[in-house]
Amino acid sequence: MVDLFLFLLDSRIPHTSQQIAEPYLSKLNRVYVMTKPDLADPEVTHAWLQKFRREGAPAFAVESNTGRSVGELMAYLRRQQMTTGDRAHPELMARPLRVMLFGVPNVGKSSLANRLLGTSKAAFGARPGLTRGSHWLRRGLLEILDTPGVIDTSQAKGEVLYKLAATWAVRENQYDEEEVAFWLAKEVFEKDDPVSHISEFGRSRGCLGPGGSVDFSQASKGFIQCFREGKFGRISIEKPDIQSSSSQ
Ligand SMILES: Nc1nc2c(ncn2[C@@H]2O[C@H](COP(=O)(O)OP(=O)(O)OP(=O)(O)O)[C@@H](O)[C@H]2O)c(=O)[nH]1
Ligand SMILES: [Mg+2]
Repeated sequence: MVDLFLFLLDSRIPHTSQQIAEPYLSKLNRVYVMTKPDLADPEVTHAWLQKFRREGAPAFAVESNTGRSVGELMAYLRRQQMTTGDRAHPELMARPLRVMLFGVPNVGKSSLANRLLGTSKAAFGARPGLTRGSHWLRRGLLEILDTPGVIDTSQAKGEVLYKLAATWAVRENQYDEEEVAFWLAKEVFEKDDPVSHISEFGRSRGCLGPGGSVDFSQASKGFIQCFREGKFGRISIEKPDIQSSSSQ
């Protein structure tokens, strides 16, 4: 039923977004779309795109919430539409191109559907698990199947879980916010003393408990939220060279 699969990867963690979703998706007719590139280091995102293209897959980075950089993907889809017609009867008008969106929860599937169709029909929002059930959305010669984040993230643990939590692909009840914040401070911000770092952050934000001591739970939540919103800058957690050598 589907001509193309758009496999959405969070630009901050393309390797993990891909690995966790990989078992669910055919390798045929696959196009990679790196989402939320405004939150990642542009040079690193470019390197990822080059890597996917070298491996033979079309790849694009799209900022779905603003529409910036959606043109390249649209042009690609238009070119694909030309080839969906009945080959035996080329004189007949091309039928619609059927595209399925796929990726971890909250990666930006519904936002991309809206952007590609120029509508706001697909419900979207800043929390994982928003879309329930799959929906075909149509406009002209483009039909898009928006899917819920069907990928099972319940078994994720360790670094994979921390990365999914930092980018909000898992719900709050699946992780310990202090563990995630300390991991971010240590591994992503390379702080030797992550506890002091979160403590200072909490103090500067007024996250204080009884007696003026830092409330680590609140401080950690705030720290993770700032990371998610890009308040610490455009940060790519995963870089292609490091990931490919560590996964070999
Ligand atoms: N910064 C930024 N945020 C984005 C971008 N695209 C989508 N978002 C935000 O990401 C959040 C999730 O978007 P959705 O489109 O609902 O994601 P989804 O994959 O459909 O999520 P589920 O249906 O819950 O699996 C929303 O708050 C969007 O506004 C982007 O390019 N940049
Ligand atoms: Mg959705």
